[in-house]
Amino acid sequence: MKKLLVWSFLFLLGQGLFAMKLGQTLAVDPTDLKKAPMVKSPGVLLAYLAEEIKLGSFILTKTQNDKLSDVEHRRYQQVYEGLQVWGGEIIQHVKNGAVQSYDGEYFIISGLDTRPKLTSAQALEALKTYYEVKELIEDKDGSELVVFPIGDTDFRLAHKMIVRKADEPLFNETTFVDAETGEVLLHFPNIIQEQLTIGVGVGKREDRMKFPTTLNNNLYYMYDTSKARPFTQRTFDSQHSLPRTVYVSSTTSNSWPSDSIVNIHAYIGYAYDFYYTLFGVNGLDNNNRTVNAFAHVFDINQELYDNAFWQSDSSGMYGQGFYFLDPYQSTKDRGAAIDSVCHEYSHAITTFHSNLTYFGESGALNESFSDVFGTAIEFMFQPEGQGYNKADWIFGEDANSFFTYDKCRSQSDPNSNSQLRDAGFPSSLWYPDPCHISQKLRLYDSHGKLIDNDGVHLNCTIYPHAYYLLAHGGTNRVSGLSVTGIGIDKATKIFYDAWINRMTKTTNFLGAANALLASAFNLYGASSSEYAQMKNTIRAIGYIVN
Ligand SMILES: [Ca+2]
Ligand SMILES: [Zn+2]
Repeated sequence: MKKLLVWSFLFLLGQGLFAMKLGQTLAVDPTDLKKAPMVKSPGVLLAYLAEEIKLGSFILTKTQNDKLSDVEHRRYQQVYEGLQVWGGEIIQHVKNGAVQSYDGEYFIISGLDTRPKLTSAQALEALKTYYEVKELIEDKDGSELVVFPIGDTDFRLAHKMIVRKADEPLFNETTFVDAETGEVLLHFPNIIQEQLTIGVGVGKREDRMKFPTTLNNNLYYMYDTSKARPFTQRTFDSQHSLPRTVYVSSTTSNSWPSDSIVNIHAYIGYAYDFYYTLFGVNGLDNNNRTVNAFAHVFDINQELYDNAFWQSDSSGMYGQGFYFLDPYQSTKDRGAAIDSVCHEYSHAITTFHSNLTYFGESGALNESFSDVFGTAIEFMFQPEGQGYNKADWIFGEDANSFFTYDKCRSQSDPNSNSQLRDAGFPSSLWYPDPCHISQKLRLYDSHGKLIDNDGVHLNCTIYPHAYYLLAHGGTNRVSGLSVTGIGIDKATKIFYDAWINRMTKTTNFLGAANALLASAFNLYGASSSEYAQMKNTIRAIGYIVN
């Protein structure tokens, strides 16, 4: 059986022929028309369709009146034995009561058995296999048996179904499953245009932030499909459970209650802006990689040092992303602190640049530069001062549920804190966080294994202290040597250049010292005060510089 192409009479005036199929409008080359089985003259076609409408092969679905031209456009849906023929739709143009022309497409079908072999429940099972999911929710209102044309001659009886995934409200698809074979004939998303909206939220520490959200189906989501910034950003609420892709939604006015999810979603955007604005970096990998963040991930173990992490590969169950844990019996909320969120973001920057190996000195540098840039971003977006939502030289203070600098890594005076004490080690092991190469720690557990990947956190305080000395100025406790600060902007440039352009997987502490000296030399010159203070800084933390 051949389908017939119907065209507007305007075709003769050069407007072209349109075959409408599966939601697409395809312009057909006029030369094809001559080969098309459109042998009926327009007058015969008009009479034919008028008769088919009368017979009930087409059902009027919508009438649109065009007041300007005084033409009424009537849309008809083709049916076969009472079933919708997918894509069989014609528009009748009527002026002054007279049919002028038709547009659209219809099919000539006969002999199709309209009794399905598969039930809709079996079709749903076929879809679960197809999508590789255990759960799929069927929107019953959207389900119907239809005739699905494949090309001009092949017509299938199909279950048309609208399905959703339980934990992913932005997944909503129309599907067609062959009612005889279970084959998925076609599926497409129903969410065609997500509307960017700007949310206003209150962070965990009562500061107000704006961030991109998406409006879909009267709900706002903490989700941006590259509209506000050129990367896709999704923040999920794991709801004190294992990481899971539960979208965060708000039913009301796109105004969000106080929670660290607000901080995480906003701060990841801030981190993007920092790297893009200062250094022209497009996202984590300079290629606008999608960022997934999981808030409120339950963690049964009291983590030693970091209660948030960046997972660099996507092999895990939840893929690449940022994970913010709610550690058991802890009042810390890592996602509430801008330096902490941006510390994790900066780990990803390391991964996609030097990729410093997460063990020993290279691992401690990986941690160090995350602290440095977490602080640099904090100073870009918050005013300097003490207390919540203020920029300072302490790491992670806003994570604390009542404000204190206790149990936080210090950049101005690392020795004032002991991560070993904070992590609950016996008091004999309460070594201060190092500020000088001579204080580097290497500790073994009772099984003789190196702890903390050979000190990636234990020794991560030396270089952030160097950054503090260079930016702010100060004196190193161990060496007693002083540095005159060159300002945070210049110090940040030097540290960035060393970190991104001069380090490799295996750069160690000495290599980092040389990289920083080379960066200061190249950026500001041999006789500059910046280079002189960089040299003083490297001396202050324990190296001899000529
Ligand atoms: Ca801080
Ligand atoms: Zn870290």
